[in-house]
Amino acid sequence: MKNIKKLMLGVSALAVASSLSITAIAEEWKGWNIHKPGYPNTVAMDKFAELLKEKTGGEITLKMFHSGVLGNQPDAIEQVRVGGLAIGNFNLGPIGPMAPEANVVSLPFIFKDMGHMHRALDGEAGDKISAGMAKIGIIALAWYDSGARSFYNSKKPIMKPSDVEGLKVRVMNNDLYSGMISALGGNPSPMAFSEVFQSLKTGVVDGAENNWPSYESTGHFEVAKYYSLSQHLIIPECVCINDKVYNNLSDKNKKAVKDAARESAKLQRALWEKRAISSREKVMKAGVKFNEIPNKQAFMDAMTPVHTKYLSANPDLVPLVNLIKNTK
Ligand code: BDP
Repeated sequence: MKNIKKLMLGVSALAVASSLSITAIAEEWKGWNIHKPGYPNTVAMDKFAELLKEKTGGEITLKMFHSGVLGNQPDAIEQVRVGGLAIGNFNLGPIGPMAPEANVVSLPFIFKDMGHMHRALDGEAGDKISAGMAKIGIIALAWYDSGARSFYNSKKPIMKPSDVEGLKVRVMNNDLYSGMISALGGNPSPMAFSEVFQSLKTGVVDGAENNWPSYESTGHFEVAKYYSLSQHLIIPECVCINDKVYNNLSDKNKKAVKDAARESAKLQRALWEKRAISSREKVMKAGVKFNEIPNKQAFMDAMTPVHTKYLSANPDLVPLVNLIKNTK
């Protein structure tokens, strides 16, 4: 009996000691980012790490892995879901197939412009999208910008929907994007970001679609010189954290993490604005053949079936789509 008591005391002393050491030892998180050094998201995620350390008094540190070195985006999202990685800067495009509420931002032309997207995300629609992501274990701490995506290819300027007919176009992994290309008569090719340059160069695909900074930073402009300003998708990005990692934090550290992410988002948005201009200038100087689209409505009309199909399969998302459309 005495021995058992001694043993129990020993065990509880050990438990106290180990819980003390848990609070004393700094947590080190791993973070994923697909972009290269110097890209607005990369600079902002590094700032996030710096602020995190500062605001938690060194209790939490974040080691960022840039340039997609920890794997492709769909895999990284899965890793943040299951806790293999704590943090990621994700585009909502590849999150959409796992979180239906987050997928509404991938409906072509749902946002009129960047301002509309900001107002929607900062309001009730953003809360609903975050709640949808929380259901799959991902907490959105802050939103980053990603501009508007337009088509580019190695063959010809795209002026009207039928110009996409027969073109092989790379898309991110999401059926909505494949549906979008099919609706224009093109052949969609879902593929990891890291493979696009080589695929454009060797003719595995004819084109892709992205914003100015990514078109430039990846060198895609060197191998696909026709950029046509369709601006068919305005997809926000998040600083996302695994829900258990976040929920296990003290209230003080939860606030620190959120504040750090939001401050980094302010920086990202400011850097984004500048980079969108400088990237555009850089590719133009390099001889990119740019065109505006005379009748954007024709593209909107051609892509309407993507909305119709998605909303008839997900009728419960109609109110969220209307909420976004009606955000002034
Ligand atoms: C960029 C996004 C990045 C995506 C990439 C893509 O910032 O998250 O992985 O597009 O097209 O604009 O895959």
